[in-house]
Amino acid sequence: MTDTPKKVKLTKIDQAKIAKPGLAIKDEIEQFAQAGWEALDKDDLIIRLKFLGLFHRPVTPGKFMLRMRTPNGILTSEKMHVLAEVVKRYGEDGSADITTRQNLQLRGIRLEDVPDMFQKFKEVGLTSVQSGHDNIRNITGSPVAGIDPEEYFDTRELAEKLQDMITNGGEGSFEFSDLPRKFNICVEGAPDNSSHVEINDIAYVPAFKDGEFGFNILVGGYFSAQRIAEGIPINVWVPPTEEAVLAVSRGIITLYTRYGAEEGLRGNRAKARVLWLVEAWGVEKFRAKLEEETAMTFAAAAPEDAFTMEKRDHLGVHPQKQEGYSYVGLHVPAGRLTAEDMFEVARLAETYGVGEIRATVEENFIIPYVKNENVDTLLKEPLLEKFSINPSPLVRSFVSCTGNRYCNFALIETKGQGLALAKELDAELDIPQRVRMHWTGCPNSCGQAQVGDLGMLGAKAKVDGKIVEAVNLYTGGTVGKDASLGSVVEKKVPCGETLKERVKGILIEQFGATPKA
Ligand code: SRM
Ligand code: SF4
Repeated sequence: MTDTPKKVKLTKIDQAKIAKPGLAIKDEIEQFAQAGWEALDKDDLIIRLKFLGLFHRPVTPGKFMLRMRTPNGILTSEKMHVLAEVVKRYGEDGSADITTRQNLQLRGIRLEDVPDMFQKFKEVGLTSVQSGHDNIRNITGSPVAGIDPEEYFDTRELAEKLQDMITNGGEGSFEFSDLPRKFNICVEGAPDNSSHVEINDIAYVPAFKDGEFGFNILVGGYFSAQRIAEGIPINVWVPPTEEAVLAVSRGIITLYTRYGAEEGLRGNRAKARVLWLVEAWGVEKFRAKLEEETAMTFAAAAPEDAFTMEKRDHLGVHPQKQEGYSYVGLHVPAGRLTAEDMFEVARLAETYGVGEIRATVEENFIIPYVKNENVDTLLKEPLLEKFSINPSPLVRSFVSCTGNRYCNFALIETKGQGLALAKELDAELDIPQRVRMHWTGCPNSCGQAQVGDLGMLGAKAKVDGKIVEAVNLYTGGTVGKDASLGSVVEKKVPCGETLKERVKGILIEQFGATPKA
């Protein structure tokens, strides 16, 4: 195969990574902690600390957000305790969020505490390494993997092994941390497309070939301010083995890392996601290069994926595939947690389950392995008044990004006003079906406005000569077996009463809602 490499002028960020790789600061963290955040070199503060999962929040100077890694969304009560202790330490500044990649982020972190915190994480098998900047994000999968009567394949081990490969067992991997840009991977084993396969850079999609289970592979799904794209099928099917999934993932990431400069990706961060490499080469060449890189010969993709169900939200009580056990899905409003909430969830998981807690991409928790005879007592626990198993319709399916409380990209506040709108409309309308409302504070779309039945993407509008918070309003996103992205129906709708009236109209006209008597 002939290539015509044309090296590009690297972006400032790539130049900074060459001058000193992000992970190099692992050895300097004690020094940083002693010196204090204000003494840090700008590139260390803004770029390299994110390679350890630490995001300085300019909105709250001197305080950091810490993004963890929770492959397949799985946590133990022991880990939750350690995380809750961190949040508790920061009093009013401390909180945590469940993220749209079934992960946790902690807030209020001070640099001086980081070395001690990392030590405690290590003791319980937690890591935050490579969770930000040009790295591979949390590996997502079905939140009910291994306990779901409907699942095809339990993906938990694959997600763990992938994380171990990418992060060198949580210690940090230089091999996998020189990417041109961020990167998302999901491994899906359920028939309801629980991890939104179409919006991942690599998606392992359930598909049967001659009756045998395996994965079709999509590459290049992503959202950004400049472009929204669904993953492209690369005509590859692999068996669900560790060997195949690790080799293919390594192969794709290596091609992306190696050819980033030649294909111009490293010269323009707006065109640096792996999709641009697939498009530069075309699917056929990409597939051939992958075969060459992995020394594998791939089977052609199965003609169809095996998604057969609407996406479940897992809230409420559901029988597990293990006889006599149920899993219980708790609704966490806007995914936001206090230290107290975290201690309580850990206690409930220990008392009623087996000390396991799972996070979902809808920013909720699941407690698995509750003995059927103990379910009623669990449902009477005080935390379930706050984290309901059956919230009102709009509140139930509300998903939101961080918004302007902590994120300096945000054009609007999201979690607070989105949730308030959901509550108000639930009080005024009878809504006969699920309506998934996704709020995202800016065009980066971390809150995935395009997957919602209703999507609100932060904007600004001018009303009576004043600049006010507004949203670009999306409809038509579908999830599950026929997932497709929604599109914008109205731009710059001012937040508050105008937005409320607009959403109310849509709920009545398109979702069969009726005003309450
Ligand atoms: Fe995101 C950047 C929060 C999921 C696309 N995202 C950011 C930053 C780091 C910006 C910043 O430095 O402030 C946000 C941190 C705010 C904060 O303090 O929390 C941020 N993203 C989030 C989270 C926490 C939203 C949430 O409330 O759940 C999610 C964390 C997931 C995780 O656990 O790792 C989160 N971000 C996503 C997703 C959704 C997904 O993965 O399904 C997307 C769209 C999918 C994708 O990546 O293709 C997403 N985030 C972005 C982008 C646009 C990327 C691009 O190619 O341009 C940015 C901006 C960037 O990277 O330059 C961004
Ligand atoms: Fe911040 Fe924008 Fe992402 Fe929301 S969508 S967390 S505002 S970057």
